[in-house]
Amino acid sequence: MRIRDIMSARPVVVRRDEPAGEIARLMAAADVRHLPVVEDGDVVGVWTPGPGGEHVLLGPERVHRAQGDDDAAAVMEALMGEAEIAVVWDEGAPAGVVTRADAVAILRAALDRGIGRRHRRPVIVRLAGPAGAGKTTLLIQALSRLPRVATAVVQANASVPSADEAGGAPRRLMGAPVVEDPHAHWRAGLARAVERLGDAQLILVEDRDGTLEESPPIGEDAQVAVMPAGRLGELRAEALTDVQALVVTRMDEADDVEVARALEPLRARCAGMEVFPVAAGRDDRGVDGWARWLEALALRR
Ligand SMILES: Nc1nc2c(ncn2[C@@H]2O[C@H](COP(=O)(O)OP(=O)(O)OP(=O)(O)O)[C@@H](O)[C@H]2O)c(=O)[nH]1
Ligand SMILES: [Mg+2]
Repeated sequence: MRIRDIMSARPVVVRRDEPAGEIARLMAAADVRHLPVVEDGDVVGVWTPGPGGEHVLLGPERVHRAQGDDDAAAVMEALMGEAEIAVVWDEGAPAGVVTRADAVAILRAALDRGIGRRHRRPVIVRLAGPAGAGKTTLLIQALSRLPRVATAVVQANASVPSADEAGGAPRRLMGAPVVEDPHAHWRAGLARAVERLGDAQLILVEDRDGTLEESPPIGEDAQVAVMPAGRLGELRAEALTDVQALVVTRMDEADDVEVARALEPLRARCAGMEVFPVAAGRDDRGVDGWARWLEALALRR
């Protein structure tokens, strides 16, 4: 929006030598709280009521000079800083003003319309992969490594909805609330499950077992493919187009060189995709990197 769209046109202005009594009379007559002082084709100050009711003359440093075509947002910024008033200049004459009170009124109108509300929407991360790939294990490992993030779980890899479906408290896994619901494999079901975990910052969804081809996005913020190292050969790059991260599990049983070779074409085709090779077990190799990635996703929101 341009400043001419929000300014009050044809402002009352005064000369520098205007008598003080005239200032008060003009303000009352025009029902304004600011009188710009104009001299030699420029604004050199502004009269405004002081804290004690007397009128004070503020210097030019408190006046933001603008053109009608200027971006209104820049004027708002000036009014939030040092400027008491913005005077819009057009063809050598004052054409309009925007005051701090105007800025506050605009802000109030925006708030009344709900503008500025921050939705406390959680970050939803969906884990998809074949049966036994290590999805649940990854989820548990993440839960134990995210002390700063309020994390919850949606278990769509369950055969029946959990007993709390009717509205009771969800059961807990490592302190995190868990909603079990096979319907969360679909968009509407996931949305319902997420609704019930409203206070969470991060929601980890274990999707039902399946290939990635069967896993189009259903409203999550990030999709994670989970694949055991020994089965990487089954993955096709085309199936990874919606995937932000690939977790390669069972690295403790795998040959690093073979895994690197299998990953090469996938990395080449999916440039932005993170890859986390992990091993569940005694040293949980690679799991910290996976948890840090999740933490960054959740905290950045
Ligand atoms: N050796 C080894 N075993 C693992 C690893 N990750 C998971 N497992 C084991 O693999 C089995 C399946 O792991 P889950 O985490 O249950 O896998 P899932 O994908 O959730 O499996 P479903 O939900 O049953 O489809 C469990 O016995 C895990 O202990 C790993 O990195 N290395
Ligand atoms: Mg599981």
